[in-house]
Amino acid sequence: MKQQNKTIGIAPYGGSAGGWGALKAVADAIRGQMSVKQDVIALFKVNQPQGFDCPGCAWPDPQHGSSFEFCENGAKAVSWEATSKRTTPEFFSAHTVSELWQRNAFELEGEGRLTHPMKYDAATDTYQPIEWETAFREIGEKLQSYEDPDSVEFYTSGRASNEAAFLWQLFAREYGTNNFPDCSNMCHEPTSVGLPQSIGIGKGTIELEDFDHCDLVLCIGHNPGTNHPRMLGTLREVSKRGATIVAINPLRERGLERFTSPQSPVEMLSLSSTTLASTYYKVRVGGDAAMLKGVMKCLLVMHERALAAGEPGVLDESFISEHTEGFDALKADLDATDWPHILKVSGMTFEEIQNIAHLYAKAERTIICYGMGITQHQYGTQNVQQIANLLLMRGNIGKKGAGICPLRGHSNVQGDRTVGITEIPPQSLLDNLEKVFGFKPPQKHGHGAVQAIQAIRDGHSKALLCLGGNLAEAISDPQQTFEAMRKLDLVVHMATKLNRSHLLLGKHNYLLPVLGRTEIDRQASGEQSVTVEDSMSMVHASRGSLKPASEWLKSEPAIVAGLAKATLPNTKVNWDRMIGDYSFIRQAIEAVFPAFEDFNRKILQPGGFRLYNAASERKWLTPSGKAQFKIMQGINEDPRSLKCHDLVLTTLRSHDQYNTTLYGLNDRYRGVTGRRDVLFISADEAEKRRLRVGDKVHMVALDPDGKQTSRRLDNLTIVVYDMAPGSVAAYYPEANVLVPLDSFDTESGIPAYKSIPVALEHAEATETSGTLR
Ligand SMILES: Nc1nc2c(c(=O)[nH]1)N[C@H]1C(S)=C(S)[C@@H](COP(=O)(O)OP(=O)(O)OC[C@H]3O[C@@H](n4cnc5c(=O)[nH]c(N)nc54)[C@H](O)[C@@H]3O)O[C@H]1N2
Ligand SMILES: Nc1nc2c(c(=O)[nH]1)N[C@H]1C(S)=C(S)[C@@H](COP(=O)(O)OP(=O)(O)OC[C@H]3O[C@@H](n4cnc5c(=O)[nH]c(N)nc54)[C@H](O)[C@@H]3O)O[C@H]1N2
Ligand SMILES: [Mo]
Repeated sequence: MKQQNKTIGIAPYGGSAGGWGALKAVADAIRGQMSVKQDVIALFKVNQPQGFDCPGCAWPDPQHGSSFEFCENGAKAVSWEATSKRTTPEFFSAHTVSELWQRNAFELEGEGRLTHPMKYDAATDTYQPIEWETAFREIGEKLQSYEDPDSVEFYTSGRASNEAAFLWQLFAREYGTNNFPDCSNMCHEPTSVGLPQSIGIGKGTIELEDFDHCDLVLCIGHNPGTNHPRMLGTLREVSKRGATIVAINPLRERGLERFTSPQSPVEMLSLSSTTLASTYYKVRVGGDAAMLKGVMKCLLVMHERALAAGEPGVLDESFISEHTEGFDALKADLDATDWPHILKVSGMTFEEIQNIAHLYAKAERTIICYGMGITQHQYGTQNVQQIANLLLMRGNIGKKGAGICPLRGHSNVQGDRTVGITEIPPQSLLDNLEKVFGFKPPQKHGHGAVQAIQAIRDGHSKALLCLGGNLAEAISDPQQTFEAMRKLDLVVHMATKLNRSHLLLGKHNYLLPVLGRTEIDRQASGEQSVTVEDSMSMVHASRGSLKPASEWLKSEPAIVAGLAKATLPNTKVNWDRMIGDYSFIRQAIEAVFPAFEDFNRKILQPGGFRLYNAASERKWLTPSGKAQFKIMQGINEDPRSLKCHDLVLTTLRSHDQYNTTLYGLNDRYRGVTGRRDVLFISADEAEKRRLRVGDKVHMVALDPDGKQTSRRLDNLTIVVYDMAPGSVAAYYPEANVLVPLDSFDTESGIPAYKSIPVALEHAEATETSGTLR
């Protein structure tokens, strides 16, 4: 009999992912946010050849997809942007910033779209409207007044189009800095840094069609049911074809287990579903490198045994010798890694690890997909490289139906990198900018996200300009970050909606409202398209079709150009020409990045075009021309805290959230309703600590020696969940108070959001006497 759970807002979710629950959730979101006429037009144009790119995620569209691909969270992202609610100058007049500070994220963004350019007025403690030209002039004068261009930070969030991002880096580099903190620094930086060392390119190597040919998909550390829902349709096809899907995740995620396709009337009407992951392994938080090394160890043994028995080996020896270097060093590293240590850190049994190795050895063609569960660790870069090692061992890169598939976050985070948003620019980029535009770009490397906050905190950086996003809430350590932000001389935000970063005031503060993806962008030559690049290197056009939320909005490219012209009186760039017609921006992108050859013509093709990806053709753009097996020292992903691995916290997205944007307070597939103040823990770990569902705990972060720190998150309600031992999970961004600014991967700079050693304290109050499940 199903156990009852009396605690408010916590009950196991019985259904599959997708299905009628998803349709209802969309209907609720739309009812609250959009007028009916607009929603129909908007939703049916998402990810269509002639429509706009969904701002929800970076999963690619089927090449010949002519029918609307249903996606609950895409629909939520669109309705959130296309809302009829407005955050007007009257609203700002009526509410002081101190008063707004008291509101939560849901309430702030819930006010709707920003409508006017605003400037903060300290006398009244309110944002007041300002003319665009005045704002540009004042910001330009401020930027001109700084002696050192490196004291200015140019942040980018991954929704910015290629066109906006290209102009942004052009502006910053002509101004004189490579300070480009961006959301990628908090997301897939270990991919951008780790994979070039391994396979010569910092991107995934597969195309969507590869899923039609693979025998095995390993899904490690990502939650597609919530974060890449359209991927479930692909996994469903893989499963129906009889190929194997293995999920490796500390939490049992419903979206990876079962899925009812809203595209399939049969499944919807019969309430049946497709089983996705045939096998689900619960790895301990931070235990992936141990698990991966264990799997590779098993492969070595299997290979030797097969050869000894006169059978073909399981390693692709000819691939290894022809295409790679470093295999002997990898072997030595694996030999030196002992099993008890692997089992302890991974939290898995030998049989489980061996089973993965068997499935992998049996599969002719394997795709490994991974997300934040792999990257957001102190050894995130090495983690990514262990995945590459595993694939290289069996020649699973550059072969049909096989390859590496990092699931990118924001819908154009990959494209922003491609068109130059990087604090460590390759020399070729700087040289080409000089050739094309005739100014000398700065050569010195700039700041990533954590370095930017440190520079602001230490008084080295004076100004922060943000092309979207919510940096202050997204980055680790709000204690240090919020205080740092208040020291700034100049703060400029370009945004669609109000968030906490906009309320962290420096001396001079501007809030500039932008057009969203869904809206018509009209410039001198008529309506404009922009372009984006998805997780699989496909570049395509996006054109909004809705009436702008307010007549005062400007497009991101137009605002960047306005700022640039006001800041750089002797600019070498013809900003007006590019803004008048974005095809001139694309011509400039093509001139700087030869991979975009024939850019304007190629985006006219339905589905766009794929950027050249050398590794998918087994061309390795590494210094030696070979793919590299990379060694990770040890197996601990949080090496600074070896002593305190009793309980490790990971931070997650709920189903009703887009990063720091909260659409609602439910996490449907994990069975949490109307609240976010919860802590997920396994039955065993709960029992050990005499905790039951509904009990309240305080969570305290531990330092590298295992001692308690002053970082704590109080009064969390216990949810007993089917998850790995030694692990607990709580929601991001609330849990960022537990992540110190200096806890990051030294190679890529990514904050270790997903391996935080913690201890729990019993709190006095218990909500109800819930039943342990
Ligand atoms: N609806 C919606 N869509 C989104 C986003 C959103 O917030 N909402 N965000 C976008 C962005 S920017 C990004 S980067 C992606 C994020 O997409 P994901 O990578 O799926 O993001 P997360 O929710 O952070 O967590 C991923 C999964 O990692 C698991 N995990 C946690 N720690 C570990 C670990 O140590 N090892 C392993 N193996 N697994 C672990 C968690 O249980 C969870 O299932 O989604 C994008 N799409
Ligand atoms: N603890 C913990 N922290 C994390 C993570 C985690 O898993 N755990 N994940 C990290 C990851 S992967 C990421 S990517 C970052 C996210 O970091 P960011 O990208 O900085 O944050 P978002 O929450 O996506 O930004 C939301 C804001 O973007 C603005 N916006 C929305 N659409 C547009 C647009 O079209 N144009 C402009 N100009 N503005 C727009 C709105 O004002 C909205 O409030 O957070 C990171 N932080
Ligand atoms: Mo992300």
